[in-house]
Amino acid sequence: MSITALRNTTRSPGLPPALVEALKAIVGEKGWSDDAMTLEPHLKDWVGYAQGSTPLMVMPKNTDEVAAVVKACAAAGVPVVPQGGNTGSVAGGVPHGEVLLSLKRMNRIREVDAADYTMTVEAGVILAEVQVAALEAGRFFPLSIGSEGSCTIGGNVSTNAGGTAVLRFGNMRDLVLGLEVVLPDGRIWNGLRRLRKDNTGYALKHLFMGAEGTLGVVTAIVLRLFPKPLEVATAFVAIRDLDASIELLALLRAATGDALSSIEVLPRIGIDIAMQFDPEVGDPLEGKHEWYAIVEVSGTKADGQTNATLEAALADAMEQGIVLDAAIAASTAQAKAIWRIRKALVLNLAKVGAEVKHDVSVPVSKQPDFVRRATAAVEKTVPGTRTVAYGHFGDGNIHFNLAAPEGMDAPSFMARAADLHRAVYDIAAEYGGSFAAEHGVGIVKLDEMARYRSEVELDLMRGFKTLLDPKGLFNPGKVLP
Ligand code: 2HG
Ligand code: ZN
Repeated sequence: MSITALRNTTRSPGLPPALVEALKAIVGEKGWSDDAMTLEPHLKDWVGYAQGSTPLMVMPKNTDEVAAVVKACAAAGVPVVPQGGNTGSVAGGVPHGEVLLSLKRMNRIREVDAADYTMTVEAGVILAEVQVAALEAGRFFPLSIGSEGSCTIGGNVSTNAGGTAVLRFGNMRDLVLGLEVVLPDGRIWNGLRRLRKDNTGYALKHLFMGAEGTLGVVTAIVLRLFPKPLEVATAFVAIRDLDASIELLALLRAATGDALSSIEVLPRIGIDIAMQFDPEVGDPLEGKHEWYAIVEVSGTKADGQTNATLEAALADAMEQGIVLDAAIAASTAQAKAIWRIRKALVLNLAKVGAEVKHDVSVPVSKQPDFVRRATAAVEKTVPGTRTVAYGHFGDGNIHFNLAAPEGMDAPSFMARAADLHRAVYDIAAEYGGSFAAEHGVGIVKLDEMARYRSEVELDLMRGFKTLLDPKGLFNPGKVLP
């Protein structure tokens, strides 16, 4: 093989010098980087799936600059990867030789309209800043995910983020009224309408939500806001068994007038992992139990009743044998300590042993059966695997994560990942479930897209891709197998 041929196979070919100059001129001195240290955090994902590369990162500061960058790249036939906070779980935002288009300088909150219950924001605003701005206006933006301190709202839209409050408020898709998108040819689609009702043909905005940057780049969003919760009651409860989680969900929805905002189920091993790796985590309950739930009720009346309502409902659940023990937070600090258990589990699980992740959803009532069957299938596939199944049981989303058996080295366990995936996802499919509930597809689940999505679905998806991005320049190699 000649040297030229070798160069042609590298995933980071150099950019045409004229394009580099054009891009630098569009975004200005502070708007680009090719410095290895600066680029480093943008080129890998937190889970460890990908180590990427880019010849150039551009950071436009407004929509016109994004459009000009995209137009220049399209004219040169150079691919682009849009990136928000790069906190995704399927390496969807990591470039592999493409121009990296970071939205992080597009971080203005354009408008908060309390009367309309809307907020218009640019794609690079950090989720936590959106939440704070809503609260400051006496409103509430409900999306809540572990990475909210660093993920961006544009990334949340592009991945249709989920999190812990979907049960009550829906996915990101349900929280978006309007979008502004730069299309792969550089045209700007201004769909920044703040309407609840707008039946004017196809709902274009939904195409870009969950597309993971393969159909264009979201530059601004009109978000839907809610009344501010004035009282939040949080409890940590031990439940009889997994079936009790579904009984508890129904009981709490009924008893609180459907003000239940979260029900997060955790296994005992999850509590042990959280306590082992985070010295600030303690077990709120005395005895040990097999399954737990964190429950949260958000009341919009400040009448001191939310805690009392939750307490009465949990007492009822105890009487019925659904709940074995419970601790209700008496302060915000105690509520934070309860949520910290869950956060510590997610952050530290990989330290237990090599981790194989599954972000599965099944119909809510099927979750206990799914977990039991998938656990048995995993045990059959790789005996001794430590199953740590937890998640958003209010909406059917289970993080069915697996740690290597004690004593098994990481490469040996990871070599079995494909078999474990197949075992778990086949069972999810039997329940009409999904192999990618909230984390998306990225580069990690392309095989599953091919196996579990029908020909008709894949055909339609490819059709949209060809229509919007005929040259395949937007986030190539992601989402579509
Ligand atoms: C969560 O629910 C996130 O905290 C991450 O979706 C879960 O990757 C995970 O296990
Ligand atoms: Zn989750």
